[in-house]
Amino acid sequence: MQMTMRWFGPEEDKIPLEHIRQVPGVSGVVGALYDVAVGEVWPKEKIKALIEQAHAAGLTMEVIESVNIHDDIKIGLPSRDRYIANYQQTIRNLAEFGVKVICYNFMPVFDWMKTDMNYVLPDGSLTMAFEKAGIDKSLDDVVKEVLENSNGFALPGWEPERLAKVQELFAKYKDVDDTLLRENLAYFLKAIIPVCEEVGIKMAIHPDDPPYSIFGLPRVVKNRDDLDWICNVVDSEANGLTLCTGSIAEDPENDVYGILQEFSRRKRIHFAHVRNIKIIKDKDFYESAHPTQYGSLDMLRVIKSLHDNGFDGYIRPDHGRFIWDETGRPGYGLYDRALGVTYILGLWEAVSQK
Ligand SMILES: [Mn+2]
Repeated sequence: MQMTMRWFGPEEDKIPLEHIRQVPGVSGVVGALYDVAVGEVWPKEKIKALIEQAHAAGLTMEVIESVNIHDDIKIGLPSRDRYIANYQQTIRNLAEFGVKVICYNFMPVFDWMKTDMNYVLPDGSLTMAFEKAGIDKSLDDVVKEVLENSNGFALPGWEPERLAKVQELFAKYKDVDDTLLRENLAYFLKAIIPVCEEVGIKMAIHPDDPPYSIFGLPRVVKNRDDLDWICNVVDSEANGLTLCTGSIAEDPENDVYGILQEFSRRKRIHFAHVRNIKIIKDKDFYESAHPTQYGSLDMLRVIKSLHDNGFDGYIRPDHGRFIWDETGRPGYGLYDRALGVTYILGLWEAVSQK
């Protein structure tokens, strides 16, 4: 197991690598290029510069989150072949600089959805929340509210220029149902997994967040059966998962521990996002502090499910609240994520005792 934290790069992240390095037990950062348009090839010189910064701070960068998938691939337009060829080249370029895992998602339009970016908890800390009532309004209003509440930071997967045309984007997806989206994912995986095998990279798909349809959009990474289908459609260890405990648990029907156990055993979890959520009612929830007592997940059982079934991939605390007057990109406070790292490593040490 290798403990990592996400880092948004020198332009996009106000948290310096030097501070991340001081979090005990963190050996690497998870990064990405944010100045290459979705669908274009990531140039070698930019990859090199990014990864060298991590190395200069004494950290590795072996996981990329994310290389986003162009909408034309998800919709299945004829232009997808060009974008898939670009993706193949990006995989080759990343492998050259020591990247081992690429996290990605296959969600139409939105990479994730929360309805409150500054939800106040009883202890005065701020977190992100999702309440169904918050999306029972016009699409434009929902998008506007999320973008306005980002505290001035770019939100991963919420590029304002792309979402300015959200209605157009929705129109393009109008004939894409779950069956077609799944076919398009299979088409993509069949084209890229052989390249991954050749260069030693593992793909790790992130579950849908939330793991059910919103605004009528199709969803294909929602539950155990979807994950099983993905692993089987191209049966290769290079075709794997980012197991995000928070996203999976957002549907109370999902058996998070069973999923962690099964796919650890099958050697398909290459990257684990560990966070706790508190279900408020039905499917409404907020992202709680990491320890079990604050949320709806048994975090000892989460870590045990990974550890006892042979998980040896990368792990990161997914999100953190804002505490101690910290401000910044919602979900990515340094202090609370650092507390999460320490807690996860404490659990890991405990379950590792013979
Ligand atoms: Mn996640």
